[in-house]
Amino acid sequence: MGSLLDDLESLVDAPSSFSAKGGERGTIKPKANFDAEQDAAALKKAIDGFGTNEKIVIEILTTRSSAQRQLICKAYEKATSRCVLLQGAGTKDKVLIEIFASRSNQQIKALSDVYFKETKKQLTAALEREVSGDYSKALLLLALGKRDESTTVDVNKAREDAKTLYNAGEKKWGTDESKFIEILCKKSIPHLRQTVIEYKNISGKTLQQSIEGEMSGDLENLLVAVVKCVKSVPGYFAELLHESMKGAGTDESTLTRIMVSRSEIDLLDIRAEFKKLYGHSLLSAIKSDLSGDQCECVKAICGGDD
Ligand SMILES: [Ca+2]
Repeated sequence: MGSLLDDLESLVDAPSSFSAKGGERGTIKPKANFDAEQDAAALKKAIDGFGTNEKIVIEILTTRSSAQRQLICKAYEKATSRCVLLQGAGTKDKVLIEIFASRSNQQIKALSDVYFKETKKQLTAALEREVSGDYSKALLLLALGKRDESTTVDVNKAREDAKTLYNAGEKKWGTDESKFIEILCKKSIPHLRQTVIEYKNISGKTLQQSIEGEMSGDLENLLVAVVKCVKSVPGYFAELLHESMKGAGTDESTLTRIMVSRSEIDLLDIRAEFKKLYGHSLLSAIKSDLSGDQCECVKAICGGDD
């Protein structure tokens, strides 16, 4: 990871997606004069015609908001008894970590509501059956969506928590994981930003480095993701996008999931962080990594060059 995200001094005033309102920093906005049935009919025509007209499909699916796409999907299903968007479910830990480390309380609440509406099951109860150990404790705390939301920072309290983390990890033979979980999964984002700065002063190492040294497996991955999101949610996603495309091949499900899920939230900020971290634009990375219709679709969601 580049040194930019380790520039802790700039943290406190940097924008945080945890407080971004929907639509403000996205590339996709809801379409005005939206008509779900009209779009569904156009899609049906494009798909059923002699060879699929990808251009129309891409144009429609990348210029409507997620809520509008759901409505198109319903209208399309009604008209054709087929579904146009396939929901990649799966409870892979990579996805769980990405979601619960990066979402605000409000976003987690919305997610839980949708989950309950569709499955008639509580999200936390379903998670409890999927995961175990300290990792499970941390994930369930995050999935409750009860992170402290106060915006004021008490520097002394942040220093106290930094000291607690230092004593529970670097200073201790073994590790007291529960202290890390309690602080990182419950305290407010502004408080944790200050704690990250205080931690470096006390320990000499960054908090991320200490977690990487003290823990392993999914717990390590989850808490490192939380620390990255505390510093910068757009930076965290820029890094994941970079990883999904680097080397031979592409992690298409990660790439698509992030592009679609952030397109109405903070994709403009993610693009800016990507350029800062890697020296080239997200669009140029997409162009050199993907091809064909998939490339056109992801490029359209990206929304422009930087
Ligand atoms: Ca230790």
